[in-house]
Amino acid sequence: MSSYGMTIVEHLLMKQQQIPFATGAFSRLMSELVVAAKLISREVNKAGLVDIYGFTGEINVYGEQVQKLDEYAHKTIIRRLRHTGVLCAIISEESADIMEIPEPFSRGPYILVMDPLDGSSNIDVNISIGTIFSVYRRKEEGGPVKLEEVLQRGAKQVAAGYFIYGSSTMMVYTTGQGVHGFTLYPSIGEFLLSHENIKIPERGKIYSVNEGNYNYWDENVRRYVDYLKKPDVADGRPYTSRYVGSLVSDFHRNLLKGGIFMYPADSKDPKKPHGKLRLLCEASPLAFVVQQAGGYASNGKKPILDIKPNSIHERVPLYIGSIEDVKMAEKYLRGEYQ
Ligand code: P6P
Repeated sequence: MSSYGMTIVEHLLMKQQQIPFATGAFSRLMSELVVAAKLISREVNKAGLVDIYGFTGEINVYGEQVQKLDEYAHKTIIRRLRHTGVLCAIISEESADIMEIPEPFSRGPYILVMDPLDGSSNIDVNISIGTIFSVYRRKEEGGPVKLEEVLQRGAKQVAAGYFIYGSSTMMVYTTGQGVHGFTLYPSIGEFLLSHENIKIPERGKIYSVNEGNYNYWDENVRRYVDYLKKPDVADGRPYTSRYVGSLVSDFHRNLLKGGIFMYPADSKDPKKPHGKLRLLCEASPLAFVVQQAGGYASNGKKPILDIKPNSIHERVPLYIGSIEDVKMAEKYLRGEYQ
């Protein structure tokens, strides 16, 4: 029986019933995250009408200017989740270090990792942006959260997903039982199930990469992208190039239509020798989602989900999307095609 139109809370509770000894803590975490996303969606959709565009004047850990909406999203999620009693720490792209849940808030076993507002450089030009999230269970029973508890492989994620603030606001998430998409109906303030059990096509006809970095790439990366442009590689046509410059938008389109998103190592660029995207906050969550949808994510050599981070903000080359496309990219990067 289709569950089309089911609310996200009903869906979480239905999945919770399928997990023995589930305490409801995870469902509580996700429910509050949904409330935070509704608040962020409201602000994103009125940006431009009020003074929420522009910069705060601060510089984040990456040396990037902090957008007002970045900060709003970061603070909103923290404010909503710190009182749930199910988190012990939060990792945010907007914060250099681990943020432990402070007294007097009670703490729980989960660690939230997030990019509060990815693609924020697109806010002022009205391009879709998103929130990326990931949930891990801590290793220790209590006490201060150790860095080792945060630097876990993506395969250890309990849940992952994203909100995309575009023509409509959507939530896509997985807990390891498939990938499900919900669309926000502002008139009732609810996310309703609109894309049940999403599966990405095994091979696509779209590639997403910033070709402006072509001269920074290794020769094998260039060979792969040149291959995609040959006139007969996709039913007698070249692949179509689609690049929004907003990771969540590019990923979401490829998840539904098939294709590959790449942010290679700009090995000849001293600023981005390992590419631009972050392993913990961006690559691992989306790798979990795409794997659950039948796709694959790689750093060009090995599965993203197998990579143990060495630091919170470690960057990683990312090839993600339809499994046949990503596997082909790996073959090119191994030099199997000269
Ligand atoms: P470039 C946005 O700033 C972001 O972090 C991702 O959302 C996006 O995929 C990428 O950077 C775009 O980077 O170097 O192509 O502008």
